[in-house]
Amino acid sequence: MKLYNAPLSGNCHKIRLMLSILGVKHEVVPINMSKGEHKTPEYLAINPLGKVPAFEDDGAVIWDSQAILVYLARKHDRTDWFPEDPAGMAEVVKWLSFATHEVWNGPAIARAIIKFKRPLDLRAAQKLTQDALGILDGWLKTRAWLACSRPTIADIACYPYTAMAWEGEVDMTPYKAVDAWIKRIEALPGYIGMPNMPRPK
Ligand SMILES: N[C@@H](CCC(=O)N[C@@H](CS)C(=O)NCC(=O)O)C(=O)O
Repeated sequence: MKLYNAPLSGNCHKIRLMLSILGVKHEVVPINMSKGEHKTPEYLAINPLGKVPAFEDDGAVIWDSQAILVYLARKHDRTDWFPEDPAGMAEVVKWLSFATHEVWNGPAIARAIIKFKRPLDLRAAQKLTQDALGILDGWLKTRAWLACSRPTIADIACYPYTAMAWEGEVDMTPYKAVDAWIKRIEALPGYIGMPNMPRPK
């Protein structure tokens, strides 16, 4: 198993975290994005989007962090992390979709603007961050986990950019249920962080 990885990418962190929780041995291939290594012809042959993460295993090439999470759970027969029953599966996929739209366009983009100087609209991304945090907070007020009353790949997919929303200069103090959920994820056996995650005290 090979993970094409950039250390400050929250999308890559989802995969590093899942691999660590599952205790799966793998090789990490570093992709230096500041040197444009994600746009070389060799890398584009692996992921035509020119983005990280990408993943290779047994001849399968998978890109998109959500797709890789699904693959890892299935490959290791972890129906606890990605259920097989239609209702449970749909509940998880709903949050995978939320991760790629609401969480990406809000906290991930706001962070990228501040941290990596992306020339995008900070105010708009911060508003979308507040919207996403508000939705998560409302949902998590009466639930410990996003789906199926247990930790699943839905939580892993939504966690990194939600936990780092403050890096996009959004005040996270109103979102108490989100904060409690972040702490539950950070207490999972096998949890690993990355720079600024967990949030320094
Ligand atoms: N939906 C993809 C998004 C991947 C993505 O946008 N990765 C960023 C780093 S976090 C990237 O490689 N950006 C480079 C670019 O857009 O050129 C996933 O979840 O893996």
